[in-house]
Amino acid sequence: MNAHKETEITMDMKLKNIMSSSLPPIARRAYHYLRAEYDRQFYERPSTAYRRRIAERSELPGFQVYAETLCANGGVVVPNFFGPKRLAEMRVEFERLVATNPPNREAEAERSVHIATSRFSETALFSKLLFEPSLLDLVQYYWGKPVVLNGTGGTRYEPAELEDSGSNQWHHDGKRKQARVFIFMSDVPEDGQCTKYVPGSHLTYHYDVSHSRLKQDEVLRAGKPACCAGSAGSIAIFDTNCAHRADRNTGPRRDTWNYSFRAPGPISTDLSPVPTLHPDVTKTLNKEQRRIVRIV
Ligand SMILES: O=C(O)CCC(=O)C(=O)O
Repeated sequence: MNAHKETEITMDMKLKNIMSSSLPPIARRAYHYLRAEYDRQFYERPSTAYRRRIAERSELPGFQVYAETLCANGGVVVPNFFGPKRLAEMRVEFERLVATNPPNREAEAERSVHIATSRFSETALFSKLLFEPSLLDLVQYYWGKPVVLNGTGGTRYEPAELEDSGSNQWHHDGKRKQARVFIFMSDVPEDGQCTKYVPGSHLTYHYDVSHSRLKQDEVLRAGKPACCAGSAGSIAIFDTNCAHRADRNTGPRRDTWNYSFRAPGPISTDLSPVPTLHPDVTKTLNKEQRRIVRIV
């Protein structure tokens, strides 16, 4: 993000905080409620016409079925989205990133490796894959409007039986509507280390996003969890507003890269700072791609 834009966002946040904290408690609650309600009614609302345009241009076989499943359930897996050649390239790049990742004792204790968003600028391959047309088509159809990149990173889970904590327990991400794409670089079996989510729970609107951990018995009462499982090369897309969790167990090592997308212009939950792309990829972007990575 350029410094000017960053200052603008920080000032905007400061202004909002000053405004909100100068109000009496009841007015403050009403102010926050109205802002969230605006996001619910306008910001998150999909446009049918936009969805139609995306569906017409998409070249992904079975696009409509995947897109409708995603909209209805809040999650979908597209098997073998990437072929063997792309998968092999991704695996080599992922191994390089793992081998050069800074030590992290907390992650090591959990038998995992997290490639941070800040390393996105080091990877031309994952910077490029962000613009995979069919991947973006599914995400844009889901949102029903243009989207922007809100986060990215990689994760390796080694086999490990862990206590519930962090992502390894039921939660939503506290951002409301947000589509996250996982690229599987290893096979992810149903009973392996898959992400679980409750279909339909993406439609719950959390006015208060300050508490995002969920109680297991309440989550399981709401529905049977689905699994983001598939063979290497598949992608899973789910809305992180769903009740979801990572399942850590002694299933095979799981390697994934992820991208998260929201639409521009929320007023009650800020976008995350935009991840910086690899400079070689930035040079090649067209207008639409620059908009997605918020380069104006
Ligand atoms: O890595 C996973 O399986 C799930 C991670 C998670 O909770 C998330 O993406 O918000």
